[in-house]
Amino acid sequence: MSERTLVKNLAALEDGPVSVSGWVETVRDQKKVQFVVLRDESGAVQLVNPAVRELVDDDDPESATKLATTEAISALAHGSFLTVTGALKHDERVKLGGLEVRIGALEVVSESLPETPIAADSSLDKRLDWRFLDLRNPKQNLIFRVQTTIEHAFRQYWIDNDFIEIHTPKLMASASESRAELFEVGYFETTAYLAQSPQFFKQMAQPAGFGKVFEIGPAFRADPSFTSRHATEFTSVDAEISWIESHEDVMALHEELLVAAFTAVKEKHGEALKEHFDLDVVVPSRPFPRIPLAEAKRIVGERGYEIPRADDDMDPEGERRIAAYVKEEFGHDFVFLTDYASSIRPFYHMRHEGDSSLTNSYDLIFNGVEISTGAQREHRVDVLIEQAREKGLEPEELEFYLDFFRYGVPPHGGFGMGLARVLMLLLGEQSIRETTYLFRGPTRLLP
Ligand code: AMO
Repeated sequence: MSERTLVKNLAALEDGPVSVSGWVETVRDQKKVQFVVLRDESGAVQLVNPAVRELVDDDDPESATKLATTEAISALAHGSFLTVTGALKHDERVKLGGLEVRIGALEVVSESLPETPIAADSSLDKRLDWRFLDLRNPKQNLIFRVQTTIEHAFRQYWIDNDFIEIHTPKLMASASESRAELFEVGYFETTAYLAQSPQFFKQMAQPAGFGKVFEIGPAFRADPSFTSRHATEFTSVDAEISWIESHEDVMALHEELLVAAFTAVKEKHGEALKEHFDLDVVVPSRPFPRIPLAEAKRIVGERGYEIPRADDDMDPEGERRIAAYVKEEFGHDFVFLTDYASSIRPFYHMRHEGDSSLTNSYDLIFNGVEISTGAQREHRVDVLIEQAREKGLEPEELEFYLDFFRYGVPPHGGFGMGLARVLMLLLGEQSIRETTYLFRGPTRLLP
């Protein structure tokens, strides 16, 4: 590694020699003095160079170097990557951080083409075409620092609470959620499917005696929709735990995990989020409000909105409206909608004792959008087969999964949560395209 100093660390140094590297953000090329704003991954700093426009003394190698440096700065393209050695000088009058680096030597390590293909007002699609340039923006960079903190806080919570990390296969022999959204892959003599969720294999960890497991990994859905919340490939945050009494235990885990993550984000990025997103991070209070789905539909109905089909899931507008109600009534950004009808839930959800029309399940809504689904699972194999048949699935195709329930399995449950959705809603972004490193959708496979 070179001896360069990260820009964010300059403030703590005394005046003296330094070396910095980064991308040219702006150049102000005045007659007598030149200013360059240089940005690295940690921040921006002003470089200054007294301009030498002509060779004063032919025999003075120093003046020749100064002329060359001046000419190099005049020719700098926005986005070129430089290494500069020079002298750090603290000066309160400098707006950018109260310091500057007086250029001694400048090396253009990697030149940029003169025209940058995107600008601040480019469309999202254009920005995604040039994602590496788009991500240079400190605001975009912050999104992925926040993501890192969230994932780290999740892992810390899981490690502190005795969970085991699993990595389930993404090539599968069957669907795990719905046949409608399956990607097929040619697999030697047969066909494989890209995993829609680690559902079956995180459940397998329960009869395997793992107790509590988690996974953060890719999930694939051949979903042709172009909404702001759907991708064909997304990062799914999954947990599954044994020995639960009902989905209430899963919801309690879910709350703790999110409180841990939001606390970490507030601590680590509170200031930067205020600066770049004008956001005050609110750590949610526990317990999060809970409303049975039927009750939620009644509430939004009373407030003037009918869910289009009576037996349907909450639609996006219904989610927004129930979230607005919860914000008004309880001052909370999260709400668990519970007790979904069996008709709109997968076969593996446990149903209510004595009322098989309802499930021990929930969706978690954050700032008006679903971020997660969780449930207690049906662990009685005969009931499971019955429920699979009811959903039009052939138990023969599910034999490998049904076997998990034939050799002693603890009652268990868990949830799956879309990471990019959590980030989008936390940051008030309009689309998961902004909070996904490289978005994949029906018409986007590049870059
Ligand atoms: P579900 O299908 O509801 O449940 O997915 C769980 C969460 O994953 C995210 N998600 C998506 N994010 C982006 N693009 C998509 N196309 C997409 N589809 C889903 C959402 C959603 O809430 N196996 C169950 C979970 C469980 O019960 O453990 C499942 O996959 O945030």
